[in-house]
Amino acid sequence: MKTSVCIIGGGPSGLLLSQLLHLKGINTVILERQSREYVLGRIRAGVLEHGFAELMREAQCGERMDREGEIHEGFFIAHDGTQTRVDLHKYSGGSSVVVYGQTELTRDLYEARDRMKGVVIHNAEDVQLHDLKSGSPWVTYRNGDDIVRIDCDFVIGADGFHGVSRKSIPRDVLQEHEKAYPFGWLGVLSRTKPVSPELIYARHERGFALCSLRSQTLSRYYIQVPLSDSVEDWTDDRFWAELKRRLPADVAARLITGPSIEKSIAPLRSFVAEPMRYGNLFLAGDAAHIVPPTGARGLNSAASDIYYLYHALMAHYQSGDDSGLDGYSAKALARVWKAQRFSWWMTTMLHTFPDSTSYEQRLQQTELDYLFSSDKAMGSLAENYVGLPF
Ligand code: RFL
Ligand code: PHB
Repeated sequence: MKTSVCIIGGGPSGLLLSQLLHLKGINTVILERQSREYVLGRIRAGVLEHGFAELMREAQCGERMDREGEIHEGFFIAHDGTQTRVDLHKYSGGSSVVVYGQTELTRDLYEARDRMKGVVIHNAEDVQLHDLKSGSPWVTYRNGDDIVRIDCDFVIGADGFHGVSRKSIPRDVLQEHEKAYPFGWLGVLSRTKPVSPELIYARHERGFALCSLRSQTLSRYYIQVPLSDSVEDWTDDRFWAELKRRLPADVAARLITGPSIEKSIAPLRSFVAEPMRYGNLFLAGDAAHIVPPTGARGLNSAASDIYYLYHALMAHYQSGDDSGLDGYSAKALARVWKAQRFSWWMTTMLHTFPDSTSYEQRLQQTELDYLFSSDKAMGSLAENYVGLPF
């Protein structure tokens, strides 16, 4: 098989790039390790920044997002038994975010790829990358007993944190920067009316909690849990009782509970691999960097990588201009590190750290006091949350 751009990974990053390139007449093949059902069964991000939404529209995949997604102009931070609103619209100079689930967005991208007869190969086992430093790299995967070879101009590693692409870069070339947090998030999806029309990020001595949503009939809640906990430790009743304890009394009193339809634990981690290019392999999204979900930056950071790669590949194929490809890693990383900083800051401000000293706890409290007393601090939070420019 031969294609121009071979994309490893059929998550949102890979699908979006494939769709954008297709619309410019550039051929791609996507290799995805899992079945489509499996990919669409994962419950992940819920908040999209304006730039991501624009990219979905450019990819001709924004119709359902614009119809069913909700525009949010603010969110709440609950603390000390009360809640304070962060007015994103006011403090970011008129911007907002879109609440639309990653699952739905991925479904829209798959449907668009099918409509345009894009090549997406599922259950591609044992993907391997070859001759990445040459002008004609190639990729192999196993289909039953057969090894299939794909020749291409470029390989895009959009295969998430556990993918094969980053691992194909020699150890002495790649630098990895990592911070693990001593807790995870237990997430529950339930077919209940959300407790609040806007998200609530709750700081509490028992641990962080988040009230989010997918629609006015589908709620998504998270609580901070120790890394040693497993999903089996948390019955629905125990989850709801703990969530209520961490919310202001009036919010807890309004909370409508119901059976969970999904429950999972995600460890919190910050990670960056650099450079994001090796020969003709380009890393994008979670394959190169991950953040704790507190600032809702993960998928949105993937979107800026895709934006830069899309424009760089377009310039290469349309006018032989390789400056975008040459500058990709540095440009992408500059924005990635800002998202890292913001996610680390939100996480540090809002979570309970098991071994923190009284000094650190007072600083954490002061961070919130300062935030709520300063328009400039609120402005900084808002401009990062709605997304820095691409
Ligand atoms: P993905 O989604 O992990 O997709 C990678 C795909 O590659 C496949 N793959 C392979 N394919 C072929 N060969 C191999 N060897 C392969 N290895 C892996 C995988 O099966 C998969 O289909 O990466 P991508 O596309 O870069 O997308 C990144 C986002 O998924 C991620 O950043 C976000 O979900 C993070 N995130 C959030 N981001 C936001 O911007 N806003 C949010 O509100 C938000 N909330 C969240 C989140 C992540 C969470 N979890 C579970 C980590 C909430 C949570 C709880
Ligand atoms: C979600 O709805 O899953 C969500 C929302 C905001 C975050 C993280 C996750 O910061």
